[in-house]
Amino acid sequence: NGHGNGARGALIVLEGLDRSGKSSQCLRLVSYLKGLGFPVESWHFPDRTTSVGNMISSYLSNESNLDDRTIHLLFSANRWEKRSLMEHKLRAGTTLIVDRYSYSGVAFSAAKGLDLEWCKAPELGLLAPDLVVYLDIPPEKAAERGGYGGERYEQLEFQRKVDQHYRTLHDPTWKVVDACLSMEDVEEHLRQLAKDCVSSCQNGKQLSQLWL
Ligand code: 2DT
Ligand code: MG
Repeated sequence: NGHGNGARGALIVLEGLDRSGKSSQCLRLVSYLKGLGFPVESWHFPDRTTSVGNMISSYLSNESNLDDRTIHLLFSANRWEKRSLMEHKLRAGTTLIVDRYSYSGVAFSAAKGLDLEWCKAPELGLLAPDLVVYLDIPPEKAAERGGYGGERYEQLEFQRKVDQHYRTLHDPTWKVVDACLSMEDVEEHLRQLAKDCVSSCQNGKQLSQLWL
């Protein structure tokens, strides 16, 4: 790999409601880790560049309508189509900072009333993150930040339901960061968490699969 020592990269996922600061923090974290000399890439799901991603994108922008289960499976397929590249990059030593993953998949679909276990099933066998950071923000606070676009799901009532489902998905391995802190404070927490995670992967932590 990039360092020539066989160390793998870390799979680091950021989750949270819309406007919790995920995208900004992902970019900041990527430049920080790059600055430290680690090979690192920023990823985002849904990846709208693939043909599945195109279908997802037109659904989100209300240009098309799809049955709730159908769109759920497309979001999952969008992760499956990136799985082998993801594994290849990680094994080659690249750390991936991923903005949304299976937890968004389950929380958003469950918020529509779909069964939680049904929502989790297609995620089984995807790569398990080495670190999940949840940027925690009350839905009302996130809405106050403004900047909701016109996309499907970007409404306070719906975000409240997503929030509840994220809470049922939380497990003790998640790191919860208060997203109401300043950008700099959130960034500092993330830097520490990410550095520890990258080290543990360099020190032999094995890649594993969902669902943990
Ligand atoms: P962005 O605004 O981050 O592009 O997300 N979503 C996302 C799902 O419903 N299921 C998923 O599996 C993923 C990854 C969250 C667009 C919207 O898509 C939702 C917000
Ligand atoms: Mg969005």
